[in-house]
Amino acid sequence: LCASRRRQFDIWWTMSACRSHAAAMAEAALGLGTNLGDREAALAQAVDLLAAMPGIELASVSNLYSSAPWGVTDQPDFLNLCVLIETGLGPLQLLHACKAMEAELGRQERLRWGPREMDVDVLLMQGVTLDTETLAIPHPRMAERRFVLEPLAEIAPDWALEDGTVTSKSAALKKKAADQMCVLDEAATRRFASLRSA
Ligand code: X6L
Ligand code: MG
Ligand code: MG
Repeated sequence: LCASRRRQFDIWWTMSACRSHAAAMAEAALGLGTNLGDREAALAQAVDLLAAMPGIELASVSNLYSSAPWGVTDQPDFLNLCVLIETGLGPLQLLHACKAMEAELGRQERLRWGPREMDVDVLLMQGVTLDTETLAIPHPRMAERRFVLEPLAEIAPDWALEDGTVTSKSAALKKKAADQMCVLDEAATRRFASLRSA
């Protein structure tokens, strides 16, 4: 099987696996980021892919934020956004859907925290707290990351974080992350909108 056929299969598998469960819909927040290739086109494609998945409904999409690389700083700047979805998928199924999207968008295996074509992280899921080797929800380090908090506060201002503060009022968290560059990129956001489903 060639790589793209294999990726198609992964996505198909994820989709059919979710159709067989009539789970209740839960709200979830995802964080997307990319710093290689055509970043706007990749984000537009990722959001379109997400919207096309059975078991996932798009609720809202944030603006695009330009952010300095955090963690490993010697790499290109990122474009980040957050998405709210309604989903009947379980946490692991949602994780698999995210991984399938990363593969579909050409993500290559590289150094941990290094540059990437697309990163899709599960941040929050209504009613879900879990901490395993494979997946932790809420995302354990999201509160230290301005490139997560800024777009998330746009689309989920009232969602309470673990310490009880809501995303839009996480002043202490933003202060901790204040040294990180993360600014609304209006031009990229406009181009992104025109790229979606184009
Ligand atoms: C000490 C050690 C301090 C490690 C921070 C921070 C590690 C963030 C990983 C860290 C540390 C991360 C993105 C990014 C990454 C992104 C921007 C990560 C994972 N992903 N920077 N860095 N946007 N701006 O999506 O977040 S690598
Ligand atoms: Mg990430
Ligand atoms: Mg990730």
